Amino acid sequence: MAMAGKVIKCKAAVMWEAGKPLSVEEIEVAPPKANEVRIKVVATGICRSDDHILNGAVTRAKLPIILGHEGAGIVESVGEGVASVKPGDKVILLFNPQCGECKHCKDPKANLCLKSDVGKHICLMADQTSRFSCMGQQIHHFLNTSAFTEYTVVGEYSVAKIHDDAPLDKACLLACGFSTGYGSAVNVAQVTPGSTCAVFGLGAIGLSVILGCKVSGAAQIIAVDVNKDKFAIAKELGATDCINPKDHEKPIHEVILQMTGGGVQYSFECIGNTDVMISAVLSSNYGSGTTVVIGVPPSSSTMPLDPMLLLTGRTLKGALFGGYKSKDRVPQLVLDLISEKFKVDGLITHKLHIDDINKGFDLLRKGESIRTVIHF
Ligand code: CND
Ligand code: ZN
Ligand code: ZN
Repeated sequence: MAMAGKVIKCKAAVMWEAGKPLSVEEIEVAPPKANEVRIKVVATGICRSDDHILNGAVTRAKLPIILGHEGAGIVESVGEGVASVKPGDKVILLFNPQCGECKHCKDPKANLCLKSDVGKHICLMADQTSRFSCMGQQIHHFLNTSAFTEYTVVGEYSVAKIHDDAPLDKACLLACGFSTGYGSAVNVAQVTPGSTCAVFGLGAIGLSVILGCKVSGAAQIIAVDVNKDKFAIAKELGATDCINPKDHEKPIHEVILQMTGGGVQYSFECIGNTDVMISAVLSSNYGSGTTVVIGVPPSSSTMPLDPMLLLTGRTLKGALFGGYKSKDRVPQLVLDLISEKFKVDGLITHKLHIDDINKGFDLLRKGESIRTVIHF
């Protein structure tokens, strides 16, 4: 490849400061070192987790940084020792990596690889340096991925080769939103046929939870959102009931307990609001309910939960990336997308050029978009 081994100059959206719009700049992207892969990003979704950093609710990332963790693209070049991908391969970025060697990768029940940057926020490559610079300044990496740039560099454990027929503008949603939601229903909660479910928050993640509950054969899927504009798509994807907490005087968990004669078997928090996490537990069945926390709360949040709720048989759990071991499972999910076992089309409401990325964040904040997919 023409640029292999050389620095590439390209466009990227840089976050210099919280609470300010991203700045589209020309950056330099260094070649991949050993066990690293340089990728031309083709499409990347805007997830609420990117906005949590940009709007300052989550303060853990190091600045300046290139956000974006829902990317798909094509390998440009690879560093020494890389065996699982080659230049020209279509790939998906894995914000939740799978190195295959750490204690968690070897545990069939765990999916949080120790190479993950979630909770550590080192925001650098494995050798503690960055491959990005802008105007002479080092720019940090986000969640081992950084997708809001035409070219990115990731560790081999943070990229999965996918089928050549994959449509990258849709497959990028499998890098976070779809897989996180769907896997939370199918793997983490293991929703059973005929069961009752409640899904709090109807963004791409909550809507993908609905798809997972439906494919698992749930009989009742109650969708909860404060934005009624989300209800049409929720119903289309499989919700049986849609409720808005603003329409009820009593707390929403009481409404759900009444609707279900004592609570749902599975509830999912897909917002990142600790009060709603408690509502989700309170909405679950006495004796057997399971609640899955998916939303990322603001930094330093805690949650007062009456332990009697757990003593009386409820389970509270949480997971990243829908519990999937990413490098193993993403290529299979892409095959299911190609064969139309599921569709993500309904989740993509907008497509924008990287120059207009701030408009994508505005749409998300106003509740007018589900996923905006950025192209370059
Ligand atoms: P998005 O913001 O699109 O959806 C959230 C929805 O919740 C919106 O429709 C809101 O209207 C709704 N909402 C907000 N407040 C309330 C409330 N009090 N009651 C009911 N509904 C409400 O977000 P998204 O789908 O992109 O992401 C959802 C969360 O998941 C978010 O916190 C994100 O950071 C997190 C996440 C988790 C993971 C993971 O691996 N666990 C990966 N990526 C993102
Ligand atoms: Zn690992
Ligand atoms: Zn995400």
